[in-house]
Amino acid sequence: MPPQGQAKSTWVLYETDVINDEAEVPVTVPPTAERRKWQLVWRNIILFGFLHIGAVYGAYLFLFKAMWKTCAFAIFLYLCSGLGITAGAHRLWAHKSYKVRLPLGILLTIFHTIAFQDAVVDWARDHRMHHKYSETDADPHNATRGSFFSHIGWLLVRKHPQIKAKGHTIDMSDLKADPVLRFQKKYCLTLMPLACFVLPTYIPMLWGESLWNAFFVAAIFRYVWVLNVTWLVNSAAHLWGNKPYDKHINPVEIKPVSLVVLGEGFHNYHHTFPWDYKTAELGDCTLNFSKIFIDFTSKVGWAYDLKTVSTDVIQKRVKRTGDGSHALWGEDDKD
Ligand code: ST9
Ligand code: ZN
Ligand code: ZN
Repeated sequence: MPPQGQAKSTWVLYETDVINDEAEVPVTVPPTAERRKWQLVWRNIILFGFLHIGAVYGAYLFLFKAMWKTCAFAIFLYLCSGLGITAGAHRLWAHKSYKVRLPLGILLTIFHTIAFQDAVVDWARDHRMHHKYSETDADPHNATRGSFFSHIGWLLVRKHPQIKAKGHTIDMSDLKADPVLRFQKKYCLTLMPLACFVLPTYIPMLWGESLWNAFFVAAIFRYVWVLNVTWLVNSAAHLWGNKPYDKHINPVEIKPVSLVVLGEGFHNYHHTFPWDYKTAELGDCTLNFSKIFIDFTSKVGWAYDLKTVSTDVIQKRVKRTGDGSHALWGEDDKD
């Protein structure tokens, strides 16, 4: 019986329960999403509401009114701030999947500041919790609470007490010791509005764009776009797709998402092998812009110690826990 007060419809697996690879039917455990009232944070609801209305208008200006240079600049900022999240906050700082020299550390911090997704140390702490306590109440965007919650809802309500209670089990000393990240955290409330809104509005006016178009296209629309594609990894990539590497977990491979999230849509792979800097097996060039960026910075000597997973380990894992959708199964059939 599920403990009292817990949702009966959501059944997920704890990692420790997936011990018998031969088992046809996975072992089920009580649901991990406690049914609880959402404690709404109206400040965020109103802010995100206005931002999204502004972004729809910004999308219209992007498509029909703004100068092409302004549109190109918005796309450039999307790619830079996106890399600040993918190559920076996610692969470098949250997972330590590669190392960087100081210039790249500073560049990625600037890119991350443009993205305005809170300080790197807070972003990485929540993300380390997401991996360690995946799909439980201690996961900040626990996908078993529904797609809306895991997409944006988690930023509109007070955090579950388990998040704060279990937060102390996450070692953040590595990032707290980084002087660049300490600087970002200390001044983030000034730096982020400046990098995300003020400069992106000012710069297009240098080539004659109106303040209005610059603000709604390069600042608001671009910001809300990057937020939403980031959140897709928490929502869609925990819901719809194949599980070639581990069928016992919720994260999936979702290629269309990968294109817009610069290579982060191979989420079943990523949750199975979180230390791989590629966050994907094949590193498909068109779908993994972040890998291309890290490979390039590695060639010029700014990134090093790139961690990955051997083909042998991947293949064994595919055979042991995959759902059968991996190309490897087809190859076996040919033999
Ligand atoms: C944003 C982040 O959007 C998005 C992250 C997405 C991650 C996706 C990952 C997917 C993989 C990567 C794919 C990337 C793809 C990118 C593609 C790009 C092209 N442990 O927070 P408070 C403490 S941000 C330990 O106020 P409330 C905390 O330190 C958007 N402790 O909780 C504090 O203590 P103290 C912009 C923790 O009141 C106390 O608890 N930002 C932890 O419940 C209270 O903390 C926003 O909109 C922890 N994990 O409020 C801000 N967590 O007081 C949104 C907290 O001593 N956030 N603590 O300092 C908020 O307004 C609030 O946090 C809240 C909760 C309302 C959500
Ligand atoms: Zn995930
Ligand atoms: Zn991750």
